[in-house]
Amino acid sequence: MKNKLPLLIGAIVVIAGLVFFMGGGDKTAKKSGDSSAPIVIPTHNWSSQIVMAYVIGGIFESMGNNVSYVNADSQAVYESIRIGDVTISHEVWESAFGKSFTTALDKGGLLDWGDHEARTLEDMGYPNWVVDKGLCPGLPDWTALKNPDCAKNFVTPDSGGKGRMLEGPQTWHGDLIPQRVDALGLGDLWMVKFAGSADALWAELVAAEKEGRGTIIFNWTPNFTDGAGFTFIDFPPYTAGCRPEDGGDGKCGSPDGYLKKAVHEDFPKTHPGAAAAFKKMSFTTSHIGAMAALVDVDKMTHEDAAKKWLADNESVWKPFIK
Ligand code: TMO
Repeated sequence: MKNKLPLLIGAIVVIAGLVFFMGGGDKTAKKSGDSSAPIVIPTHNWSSQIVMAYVIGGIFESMGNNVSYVNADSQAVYESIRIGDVTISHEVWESAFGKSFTTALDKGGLLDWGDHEARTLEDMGYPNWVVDKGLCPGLPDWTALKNPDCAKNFVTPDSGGKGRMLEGPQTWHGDLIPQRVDALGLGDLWMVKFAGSADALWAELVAAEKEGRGTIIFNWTPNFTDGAGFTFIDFPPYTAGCRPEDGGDGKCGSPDGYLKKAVHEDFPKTHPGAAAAFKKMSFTTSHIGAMAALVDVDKMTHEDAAKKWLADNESVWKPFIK
């Protein structure tokens, strides 16, 4: 018994330390009134979104909050937020996800938490060397695509003799682009292939340049390609209701779109501090382009990119938590 006393005292010291430490953590959370339950942040399949997930998670953690990440389908996530399985969405892109977002908003349970400063465009385009090499004179006007002498420069072994456009993963836009190609009367000259991932789009740019053939891919801004010699095609302008999913004929390009934030309706009650900070969060085109570039150009992991972005941009995000 006697020689077990030091062990007992040691155990008491360790437990007391743990209780003190956990109590301290609790106090930080209590100061803002935030629950210690984790804030659930979704990750999808393009770089800026994943980096920004960890950026925002890091900001919440700096406030004493707990965070968890869940990989989620980028359309279904709005229903998941509505029913409370996911807490927030930090990149609601109008063209790709506006419909799913609005559907969840109308059903109730999800709140529109405001826009980022950045505006968005999600559409088909090409690297500028395509036009510099004379592969499709008349671009970026979409009517240049009606020329068979243009389309033939975009043929690939899997395109059945037609020019190929490489769309992103089908989960982003469904059949929007194939429908548009047909609606505009381009279906005899062009076919649309879906890429399996964002990385496949960037690999296509490298492959096409090496092979000296034309390439048209789906891309978006803000992205790491901003200012890097990429041009979006000018399709007939987007108008409300022009898309087939909204009852239109589909003869239109993508909107000058919003980039929104959304939250589950209980978030401001369970985590008032974090919710207030998230409401203030607004990133610009260059902030978001830089988040993507740290991964797609500098080849960092998403987590490391977020840590670097937070360390380099305290003057941007510290005001959000004040
Ligand atoms: C949703 N996205 C940015 C890939 O167009």
